[in-house]
Amino acid sequence: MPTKPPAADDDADHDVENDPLRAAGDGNRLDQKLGVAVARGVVHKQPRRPMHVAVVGATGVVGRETLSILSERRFPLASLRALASARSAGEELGLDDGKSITVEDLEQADFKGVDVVFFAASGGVSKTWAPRAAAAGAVCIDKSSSFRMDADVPLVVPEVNGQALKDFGRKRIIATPNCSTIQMVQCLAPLERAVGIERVVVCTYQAVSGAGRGGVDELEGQVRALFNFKAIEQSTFDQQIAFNALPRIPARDPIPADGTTGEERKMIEETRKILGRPDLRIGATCVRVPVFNGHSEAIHVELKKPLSADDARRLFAEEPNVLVVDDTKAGLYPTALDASGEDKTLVGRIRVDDSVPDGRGLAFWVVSDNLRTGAALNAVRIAEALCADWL
Ligand code: 2RA
Repeated sequence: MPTKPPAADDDADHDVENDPLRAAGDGNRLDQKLGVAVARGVVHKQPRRPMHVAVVGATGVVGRETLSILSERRFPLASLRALASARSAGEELGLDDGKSITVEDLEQADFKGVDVVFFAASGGVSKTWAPRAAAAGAVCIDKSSSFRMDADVPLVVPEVNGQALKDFGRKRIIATPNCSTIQMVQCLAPLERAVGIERVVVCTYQAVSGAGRGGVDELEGQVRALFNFKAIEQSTFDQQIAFNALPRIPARDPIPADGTTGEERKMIEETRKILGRPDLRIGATCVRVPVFNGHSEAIHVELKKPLSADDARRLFAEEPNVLVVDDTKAGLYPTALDASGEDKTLVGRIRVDDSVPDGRGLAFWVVSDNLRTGAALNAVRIAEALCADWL
């Protein structure tokens, strides 16, 4: 049954559960495809002491994923609290270690003594509660889009611009970017460092899980209906998503007068902020496709200096959270299904783009788990870096 669509400004509202999403991407597929085991849960920065941690929106999918990733990565905890709306208060949440935790009512919350609060609820909840938690002395890591473009709030992908964390004290709020931005900057950053970037053109192929539970249900329902010669139901997306592609994200927001959608605007502005390149020329077209989970992106880059495909492969391979899956002869390239359930962003189809003169053009294909890398995992990586270097 389709449920309510997510609020347009609310990137944390991935209200989806494991069903059709992860069924195909269970973490084994990539190992089989590559013929070697791919490590998950690799921690690059360890907090210096056990931390007092709280998760707001703990009963939602990003909140649960945050709890699960904290456990999987053995984040050192002095205490752990789960907060949600009054409706969920008192609920027992099972943790990966077999213990459980009682959900507290956010409205009654006192954040005194908490070191780090993950906000994985709506943008509205973050706007109200992050400043309160910060005033009580906590550092807030926010998945919503509420604070991303605030000049006093670092917008962080740790392996790309971890140095921005030094400014965390301005508001004691750190924002984690939109999922489609994270996987793109993970691949742009090594190119920018090595040869510099003049211009980026990106087209995305975004999974329905990015639109929340409603998006997943709508794709599933429409496919079933069409195979049974029945009328389709439609509420999350503005047009049929089954067997179709919709270049409008978010689907229900009016397209602004300049023609650039909200998702495209986020990719442009967030990338400039993260790379510290307010001048960077970026063109984006964001498209919703009938894929359950895992966003794909075709990226074309005009570089400042020439770069061969092999050198680009080497640069990508040196990135801690990027895995090159690219063997032209063997026909090997990564897909959204391969990325689903993985910690790494996968890059392939790496080639020189001859439409740019002097060997300065590069094209590649990037896939990532938009719910994992694109949400909870980046937030936990931020916490690891913050607690290793600053708290
Ligand atoms: C989407 N990137 O895929 C958005 C969710 N934050 O709709």
